Amino acid sequence: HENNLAQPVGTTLDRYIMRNQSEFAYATGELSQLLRDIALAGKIVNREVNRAGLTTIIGAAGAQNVQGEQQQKLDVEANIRFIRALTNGKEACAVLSEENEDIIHTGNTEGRYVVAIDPLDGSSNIDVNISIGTLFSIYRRVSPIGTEATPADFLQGGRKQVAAGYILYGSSTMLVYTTGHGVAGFTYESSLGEFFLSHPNIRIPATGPVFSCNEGYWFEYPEYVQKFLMSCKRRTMSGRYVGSLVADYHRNLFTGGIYLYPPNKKAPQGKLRLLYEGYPLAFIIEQAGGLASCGKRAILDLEPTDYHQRSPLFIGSPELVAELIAGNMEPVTTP
Ligand code: P6P
Repeated sequence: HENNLAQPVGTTLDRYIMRNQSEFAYATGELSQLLRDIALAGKIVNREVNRAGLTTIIGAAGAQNVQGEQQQKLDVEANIRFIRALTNGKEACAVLSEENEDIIHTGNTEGRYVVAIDPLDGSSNIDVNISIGTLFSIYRRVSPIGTEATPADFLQGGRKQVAAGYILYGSSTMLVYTTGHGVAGFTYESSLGEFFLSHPNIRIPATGPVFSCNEGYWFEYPEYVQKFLMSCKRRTMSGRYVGSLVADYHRNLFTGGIYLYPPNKKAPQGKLRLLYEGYPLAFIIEQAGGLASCGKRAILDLEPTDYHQRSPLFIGSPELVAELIAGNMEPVTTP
């Protein structure tokens, strides 16, 4: 993996992006601008997340989001911030958001990229002060420049992503992303309003001590999942489940481990979304030396058919994901 060790720890995100300009899919600087726009929105959302307990915006907005889930005001706010930053930045012609059923056209018909985003995942965790995250996935548009984006721009498949990343609003706020040349992590210093390169080349350990799964649905899980989880317990691995995808994923990326969201009765295709959760996290994990599977095939090989389609997600250290999948004797259908 061509990685960015050449960049000294402590460099700023802006400088890092500029120095890696040549490595980006299109060195004309558009993707660089797009990443800066996302980082800017992340800084604004970070401030709001940190203040949430202090302002009246906390708590349910009353509205139901397109997923039929109780919408928390902060995720409505975050959605507005990311869409506004992407609109003002001019590089994205459209945005697909977890918060909106259909794609949002930014009006930048000259924009060469589209962005699929979960502006604030785990928003049910806000009121109880648990870490939450933003997830984003970037594609080069396939529709003609100068026209409005089409569904095909968003349904290209996981391996067509040109960049993907997440922002974790945790004990510290971090931006982690890849453009296909390794994974870099940046830590936010709010007093300076800057993301500083703190992890130039993130690699996930081949195995690890953690399994992350909601065992409340135990009796609804496929047998191969139950068998795997039992084997984790026999090895006295640690069960760690924050219940906030980005937090669980990020911890396992550093400690080594596996995150499981299997199908259950309420979510026979799993609960997590493919386009703005599975795909970006799978791109990052493969770039970090890990694996991501739906239980039969690599997440990145799954065929996208619907903006908000769900998929089971098993992701993390390669040895643990491989062990889990080896136990699934269901036939693999071709990607
Ligand atoms: P469950 C939060 O609502 C979320 O989308 C992810 O962040 C999290 O990993 C998952 O759902 C938790 O779901 O069914 O275990 O409560």
